[in-house]
Amino acid sequence: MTNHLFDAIRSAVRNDAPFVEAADGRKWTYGEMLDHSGRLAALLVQRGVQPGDRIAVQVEKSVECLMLYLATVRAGGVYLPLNTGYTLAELDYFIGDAKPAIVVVDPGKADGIRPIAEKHGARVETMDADGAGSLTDAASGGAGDFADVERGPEDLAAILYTSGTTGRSKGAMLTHDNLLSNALTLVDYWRFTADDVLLHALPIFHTHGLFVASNTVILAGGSMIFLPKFDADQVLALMPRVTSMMGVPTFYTRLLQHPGLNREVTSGMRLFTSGSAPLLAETHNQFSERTGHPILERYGMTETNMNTSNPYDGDRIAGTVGFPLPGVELRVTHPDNGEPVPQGETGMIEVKGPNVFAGYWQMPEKTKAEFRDDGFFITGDLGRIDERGYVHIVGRGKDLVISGGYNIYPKEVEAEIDQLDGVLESAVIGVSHPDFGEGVTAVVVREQAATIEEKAILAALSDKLAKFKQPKRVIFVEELPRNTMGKVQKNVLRDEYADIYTKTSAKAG
Ligand code: MCA
Ligand code: AMP
Repeated sequence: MTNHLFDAIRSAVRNDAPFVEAADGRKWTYGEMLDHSGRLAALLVQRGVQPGDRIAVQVEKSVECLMLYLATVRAGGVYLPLNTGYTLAELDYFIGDAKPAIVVVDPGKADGIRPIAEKHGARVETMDADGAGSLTDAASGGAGDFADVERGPEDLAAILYTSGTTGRSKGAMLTHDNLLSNALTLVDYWRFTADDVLLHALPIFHTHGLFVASNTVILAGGSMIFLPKFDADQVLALMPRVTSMMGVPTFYTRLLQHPGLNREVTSGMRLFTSGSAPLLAETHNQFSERTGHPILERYGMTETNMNTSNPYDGDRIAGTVGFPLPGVELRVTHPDNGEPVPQGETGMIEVKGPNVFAGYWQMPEKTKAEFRDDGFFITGDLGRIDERGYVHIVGRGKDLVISGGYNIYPKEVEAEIDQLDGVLESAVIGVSHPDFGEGVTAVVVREQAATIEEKAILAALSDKLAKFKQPKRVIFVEELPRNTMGKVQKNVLRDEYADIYTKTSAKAG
């Protein structure tokens, strides 16, 4: 039997080598990982999981949850992780769209999710923050010598939902080879080895924490210290025990605010990487000065895994995302006609390579619209390539807010606000925020004589949208600025409210 991704993992790891240590000190070797994920995989098959079936997972981060990802791959399933912040209303959409065979949730959410799962024909299983629950209980007695289900390079390993500029989220279909090829490239490019210990503080329901961090370390046979979430005190306390950390810019701005960040505590580190959102040059420079480590910034997307990276050796230039990774073709084109623009000029970033996804789940039209005829994927990011070949991201062609590394599509928030009594219309924008990079901000026009206030709007959104999508501020205006075509000028709003969080940063939510 061959299982494209897991065969590569098997051949990369040594049974007696350390795999992961949890925050509470529990440890697993790779041999234990093979055994544990094998038992879980056997259970999934016993529960009726067929090759290609989706396993939707909305649970707190734990080592067992990582095992469940590996088990799903081994069982021939398609792993579908969901942000723990999603509300039941949001989950209803994902489960209805993906039609998973099994939905795994925290025991506290099981009752709420059951009617939704039943409606869509899915079975509910539980896993809590310590990894305990119906799945681990049932798997504990089984044998670990599971024969992995056959899966080829083009078969799906995961579906990750990514918000859409219009309409609802789209499921990006990632194949075994998308994940494997990108992780192997990163092992090489970032020089990961079996001696590495990664401090893992990212969530594992997104590409960054699950694939860029975990797959890369595993395929190098290295180990991880697995934290439930980012906490600057805890990260600095553990730093002397690790060699590397991957983070979003908020990790680095928070570390810079901590008096414990210095050269001594980071002296055993060989690599800090940043991505998911732009790292300010100021943050890069301050971090270099304080620690002697230039953060390595890279650029990727859910649909493509990683596309570019600053070099391991050589200059890591602040404000750039480095060079296209080996095997990834990147070009900058005119957004209107797709014609390449001269080097140095700004345009749409397009990419092609083994990293690029297989399309959006059951959305052939949307898939078609985002690819050129010659196979390049249109990222929606605006950028340029400088004379040394470094890629600069200079903006977004898509109306997207990135807050603390999470993407928020304004349309989704506007649609919820616009439905409220007393609201005529709204525009949601991202405004510079000292902690999250950008803060979701709603600019609202009331209906005539209406008196709706910020508090009522936020209360109405609380069970509709995940917390990270909810506006940090709601501002009321008489009317929205529009151009001659009637389109709301979000750039005017962004300029007008540019300093609302920085001016009063102590109070800004
Ligand atoms: C938490 N809150 C947020 C965010 N996170 N609000 C906006 N944006 C956020 N990112 C809310 C909380 O619910 C809380 O609300 C309040 O803000 C403050 O929470 P706090 O405790 O400060 O937050 P935290 O739990 O410390 O989390 C902040 C964080 C976290 C560490 C930056 O959001 C995080 O780990 N982000 C990483 C996201 C990530 O992995 N992105 C990768 C996507 P209240 O107090 O009212 O309850 S993959 C990707 O983008 C591509 C492929 C790529 O290139 O990597
Ligand atoms: P997601 O849809 O969550 O996969 O987020 C992907 C988006 O995050 C990209 O299209 C970019 O807009 C943004 N992104 C990721 N890494 C970087 C980076 N290093 N600098 C600027 N933007 C980034």
